[in-house]
Amino acid sequence: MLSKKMETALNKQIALEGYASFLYLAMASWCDNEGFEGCANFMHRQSEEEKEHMLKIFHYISEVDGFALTPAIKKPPHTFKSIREMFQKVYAHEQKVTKSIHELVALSLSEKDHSTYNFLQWYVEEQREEENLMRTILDKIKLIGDGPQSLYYIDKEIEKINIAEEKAAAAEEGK
Ligand code: OFO
Repeated sequence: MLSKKMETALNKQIALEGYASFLYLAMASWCDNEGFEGCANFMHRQSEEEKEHMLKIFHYISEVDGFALTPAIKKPPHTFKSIREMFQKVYAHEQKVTKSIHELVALSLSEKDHSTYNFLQWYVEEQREEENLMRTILDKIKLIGDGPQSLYYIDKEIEKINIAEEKAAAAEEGK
């Protein structure tokens, strides 16, 4: 049984995950438009993942007899100064999501809601991985440089990371 407070907090998380999905979709479109194919593929996959994260909470709320709400999603930015700026925004958003997940965990502990606490552990792990991934990408961009000569190589590197992430997800599903 979900408390009203927890139900509201989880519904807020649905909105945050939904916004992440739209933000990454907007980024995929910008990358496509700029000719960054590897980055576009990466962002499309991230966007799909965030949608799954949103739906997972949606189903959980229903499962524990709460009322899941379809969120209003505000319009994300559609243009970016550079690939570096775009990934900085991704990293900042992931940090925001992590903070929110940690607050949910704290609430579940204070309410002795063990079911929600257990459910949230998956998100704790996921956020650790995502923040690490975005930091790795930002480090690579720093290393390669993001001047005009480097863009092609950055895009190829992101494509490699994307393929590795796809493989890891497929292996996880096959378990
Ligand atoms: Fe939903 O995983 Fe990041 O935001």
